[in-house]
Amino acid sequence: MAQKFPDGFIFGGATAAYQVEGATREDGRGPCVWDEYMNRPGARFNADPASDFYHQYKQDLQLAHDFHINGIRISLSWTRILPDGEGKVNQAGIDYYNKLIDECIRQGVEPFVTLHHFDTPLPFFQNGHWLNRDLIDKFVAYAKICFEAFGDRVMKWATFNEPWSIAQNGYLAGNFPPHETFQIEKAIQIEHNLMVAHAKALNLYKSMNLPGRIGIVHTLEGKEAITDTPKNNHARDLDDAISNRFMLDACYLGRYSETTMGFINEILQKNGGSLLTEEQDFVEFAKAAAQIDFLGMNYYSSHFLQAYEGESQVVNNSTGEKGTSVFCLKSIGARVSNSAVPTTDWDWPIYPEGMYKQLKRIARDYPNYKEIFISENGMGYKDDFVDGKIDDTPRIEYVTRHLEAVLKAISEGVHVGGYYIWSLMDVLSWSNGYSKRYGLFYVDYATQKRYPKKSAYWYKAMSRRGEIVGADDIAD
Ligand code: BGP
Repeated sequence: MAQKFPDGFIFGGATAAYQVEGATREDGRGPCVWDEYMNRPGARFNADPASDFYHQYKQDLQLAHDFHINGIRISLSWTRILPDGEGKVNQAGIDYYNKLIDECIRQGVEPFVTLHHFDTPLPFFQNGHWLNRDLIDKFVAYAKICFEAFGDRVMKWATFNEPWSIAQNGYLAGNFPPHETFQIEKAIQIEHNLMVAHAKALNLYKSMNLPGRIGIVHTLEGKEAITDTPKNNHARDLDDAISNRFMLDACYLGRYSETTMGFINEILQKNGGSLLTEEQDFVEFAKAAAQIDFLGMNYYSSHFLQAYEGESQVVNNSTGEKGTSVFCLKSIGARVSNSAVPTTDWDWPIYPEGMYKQLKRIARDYPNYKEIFISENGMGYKDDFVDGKIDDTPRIEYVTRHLEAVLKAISEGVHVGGYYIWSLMDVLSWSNGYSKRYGLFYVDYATQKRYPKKSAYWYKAMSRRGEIVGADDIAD
């Protein structure tokens, strides 16, 4: 197994606009879907101040630079740039992102910019969200403004972050707006519509002769049968089809394969529903599949599937009370615990093998993939802050095991160009708030002071040497 990371490998840190910026009402920013939800009566938390990245970005980029972090994932807030989602451009939004991007470059922390990380403008959300196909062209118009404003300096673009999370969390699990549950038909339709928007924006970018590259970020949860029986294996295949395969086909084959559609149609038939597509969608898909430069792969966990014919039921663990999650979908399967696999406090199985398998699977099933970046991976943890120090050894162990999986895939020929830990600093968690921390840098939200965790020193040593180092191997 290769011990060293390839030359030029990026040791990055990931963020997303809504989770770090705060300043939700400053400088003309318009409301997005999450503002309404997080400010509802009785909400446990909201996005102010988050990590106050809107004002603290220089401090964060200085820290990134000092800790040998040479890439950062940021996303653009659509409603900072277009407060109503369309129409008049807010110059203050453009100015902010110009300053941010320039500072990234000045500090040698290359920006990887995502156009949409869950924060759809509120009026579009209220008007049908991604079920309304009008949103596709509105997104492409917004993308064009961003490509024109920042395309001379941004060398890595992603159209969307995790279409599957928008579909699953919003329409199956009910822990993202609009908090619907078990709407399988809607979830599949949204995946398709998002992939059309992705393809159209990507094709537009490619027509603009800009110097950078463009891809998409998918969350690729691993799927395993809990025991090797035909029924459990089928549950695994169905969950994989709706969560991963359907969108990977759109991305890389430029169409849905017959096998994929076999699974999707089975799910739709059993739950009642159909998929609406237009002929032109597949023309856009095919064109985009031939031009996509990279895949951003977010990987945290895998699911263990058991056949399940009962009614759908989901309980979301949003407080870190271990062992409280339930996830069973009618005619797809039940995600059950595997006693041989440890979990985080939020019941996410820790299974690096699943990451390796997903990397290999992309290379095997979609050999035109060009390059993969691990665009998110990391561990939510209730960090203890003791005398200004944070010993997050379990996080270091988690990341070490996942980086070993990456190295194994690389040694077997998979082209992986970088790793962006989720997250650079502690950030707001969408459905867990501020107590689920992921950062290399601890954020004291009251003072906005940053404290490097043990993992930050470890990450620095690794980036300097270009190889995995021990948890106590601290860079000089
Ligand atoms: C991914 C999202 C991130 C981030 C991460 C951790 O799905 O792209 O934005 O939130 O998950 O999730 P959570 O905060 O729910 O633990």
